Amino acid sequence: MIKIISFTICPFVQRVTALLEAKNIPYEIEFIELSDKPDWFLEISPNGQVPVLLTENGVALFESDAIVEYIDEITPALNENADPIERAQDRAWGYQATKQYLVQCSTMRSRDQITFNDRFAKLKKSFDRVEKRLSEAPYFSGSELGNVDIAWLPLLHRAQIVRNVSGYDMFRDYPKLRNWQDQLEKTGLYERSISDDFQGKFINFYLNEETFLGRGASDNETHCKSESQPSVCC
Ligand SMILES: N[C@@H](CCC(=O)N[C@@H](CS)C(=O)NCC(=O)O)C(=O)O
Repeated sequence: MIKIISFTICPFVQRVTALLEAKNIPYEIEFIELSDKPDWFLEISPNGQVPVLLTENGVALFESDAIVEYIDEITPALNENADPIERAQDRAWGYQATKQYLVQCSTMRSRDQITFNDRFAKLKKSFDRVEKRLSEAPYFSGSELGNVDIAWLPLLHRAQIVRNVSGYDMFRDYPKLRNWQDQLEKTGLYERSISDDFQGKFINFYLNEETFLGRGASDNETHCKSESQPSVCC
């Protein structure tokens, strides 16, 4: 059976597990702590990052783009009828999402409003682009779930948790993104692609007393001089 090496709140991992869940492919999952990477993990992960996918034969694959392509090569594609041009366009729209994973992470980790606004402005540029491209259909390419939906899923899921917990709606100005977020929730993939302790760990890391969002996004404070938290997600 395929095995995924994961860190609980990593969006790159969630993209992979969401694809496996959407395709109903059975897999095992093993969680590690990135602050204390085990030696066996460092031996199999050339970039020292999760996700790693261990194939049935025990070969380690890394980089989520390559992992997603591998999964698509060994199983039927979600959008089976897409032609090569549509598939290329889908990959491009998928990259638009994955490029924003760490931007969203650093936005959520912002300690103060000014930092948050700076970082969120970058995220909004990608939201602007996808909002223009989305239709009223439930999914990116129409009525069928596809790889673009899966690539955007971690961003949409995280924005939903942020809204539910902090009250801050990243999609306030984006009705189509909001609709997409709701449609993807209905697939059940948000929950199926994460572990039971995801929400607690996510809140603990991003929505704590030290973050602007964790304080309810209601600061009037000035730029925090001690903005020393790492701008990465994990
Ligand atoms: N380009 C990589 C990015 C993966 C990544 O950034 N993973 C983070 C966790 S979300 C990680 O493993 N960080 C640990 C490190 O960089 O040492 C991919 O697509 O798989």
